[in-house]
Amino acid sequence: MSHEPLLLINPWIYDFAAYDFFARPLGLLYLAGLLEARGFAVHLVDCLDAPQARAGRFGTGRYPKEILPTPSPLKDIPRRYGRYGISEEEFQARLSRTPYPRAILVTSLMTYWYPGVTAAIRLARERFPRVPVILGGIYATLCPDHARRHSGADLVLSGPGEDAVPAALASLGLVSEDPDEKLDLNSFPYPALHLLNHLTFIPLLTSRGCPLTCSYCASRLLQPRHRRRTPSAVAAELAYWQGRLSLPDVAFYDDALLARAEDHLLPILEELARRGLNFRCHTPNGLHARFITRDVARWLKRADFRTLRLGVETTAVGETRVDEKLAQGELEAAVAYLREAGFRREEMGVYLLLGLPCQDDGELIQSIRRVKELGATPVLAQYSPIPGTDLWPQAAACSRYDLAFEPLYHNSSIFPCWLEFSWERLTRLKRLAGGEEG
Ligand code: B12
Ligand code: SF4
Repeated sequence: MSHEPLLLINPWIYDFAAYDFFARPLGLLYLAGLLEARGFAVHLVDCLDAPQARAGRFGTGRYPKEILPTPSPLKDIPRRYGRYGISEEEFQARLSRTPYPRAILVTSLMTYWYPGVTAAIRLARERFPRVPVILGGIYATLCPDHARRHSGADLVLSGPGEDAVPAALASLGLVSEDPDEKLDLNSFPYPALHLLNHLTFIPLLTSRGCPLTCSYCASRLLQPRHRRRTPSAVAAELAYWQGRLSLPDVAFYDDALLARAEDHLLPILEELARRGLNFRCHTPNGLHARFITRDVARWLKRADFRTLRLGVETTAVGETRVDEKLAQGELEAAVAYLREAGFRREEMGVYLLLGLPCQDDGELIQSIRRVKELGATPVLAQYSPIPGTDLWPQAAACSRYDLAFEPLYHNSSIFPCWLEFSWERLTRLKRLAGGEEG
């Protein structure tokens, strides 16, 4: 056992808007769990650990925001830009309480939040000069060349970190590389949730990746294969957290929680019921409406799912559908089954994508009305163009910005694929959908 100290950082969000809707750095916490199991002393500085501002249900809510000058590429956007999370002074104070690390591992989320990554790396380097900095996560995977040029990290790693991080630490002489030790999804150590200070729910992944290939989505770039844990492994993890944390809420982060539910989610829920484990369940990431059968809907109700989000985004772009998730009648059936199982309108949010390339507002307005008529709640999710996706060339061609050059332009808040940003248009659509959500 090495007990070498490592510093892990979850950087700030730099944006016009951000809301903590069951957001925790689960990828980084998985890596932390793995590194602790290998004997490292892991120290986490979470720039988004600012619970004082969270006042929403189930521990969701706002982040504190410090207004900053808008970066010049975004200066035409009439909104206030800023840094969300702890203050810079607090970040420095937390660094000063951390033992001198042998390496610094930084995660990243949205591509357009890279200024938070750059700022965290700069300050960590000032505090710990000469310590190697390794960057991974979603921005690092989707924009590796940009990250190499701009982040200030010594090493930028793309893709899942479970194999890449031990290999990188081995190259630094901190761990001996053992190829026989490659882990599968069921044998990953649990994420190191104990490193978070103010945990209000259990973030959970029962699978990685997605079997579908919607044209706007990065899932298969981030997790190339759809892999599932065994139902018993998932139930055992939840039993473990119940025993340790006694938290009543679980947020599922899966991309495809309901794929082949009959041999995945349903056995998980059955096993939880058998063990007498009760949670309130939330799916902030969309569920596939097409996989909601009568049986699935009943189980979701029985297992106390409270916050349902159905991924629909069913608008067509030109001649091509952008998602694979839905055929005619499937949303209707899904909502009918959920209503029959006892879900109320406000518990069933239906994500509709807003800001797609060449999107026709008329079609979106129809979708909003249709969702309302069905007895569910439309939730407008703003489209963020993602490099490497099938829709990217079309997005880049129709955008008023140079999307390939500057990831700040991927920001869903600026509607990069509209001809111009229009408060009026946005407000009209949001009003129609009946309320905002972050
Ligand atoms: C769960 C999720 C959310 C959650 C919370 C995420 C969180 N942790 O904070 C919620 C629901 C809040 C959310 C919201 C949004 N999301 Co989201 N979300 C995801 C999702 C489905 C999974 C992320 C995740 O936790 N994965 C699981 C962990 C295990 O994986 P991971 O974090 O990638 O970590 C692995 C690797 O990256 C790597 N790694 C991670 N850190 C490090 C560090 C080092 C050093 C190394 C080497 C490796 C490494 O190893 C890890 C383990 O394998 C992704 C899609 C996806 N499949 O990844 C989209 C995704 C990140 N979201 C996306 C979007 C667009 C959004 C929204 C803007 C949607 C909207 N319009 O409202 C909002 C904005 C959030 C906000 N607060 O304002 C896009 C990103 C687009 C972009 N341009 O970057 C994605 C890619 C989905 C997509 N459309 O394809 N999201
Ligand atoms: S179903 Fe969801 S996760 Fe899967 S490819 Fe489509 S948008 Fe991505």
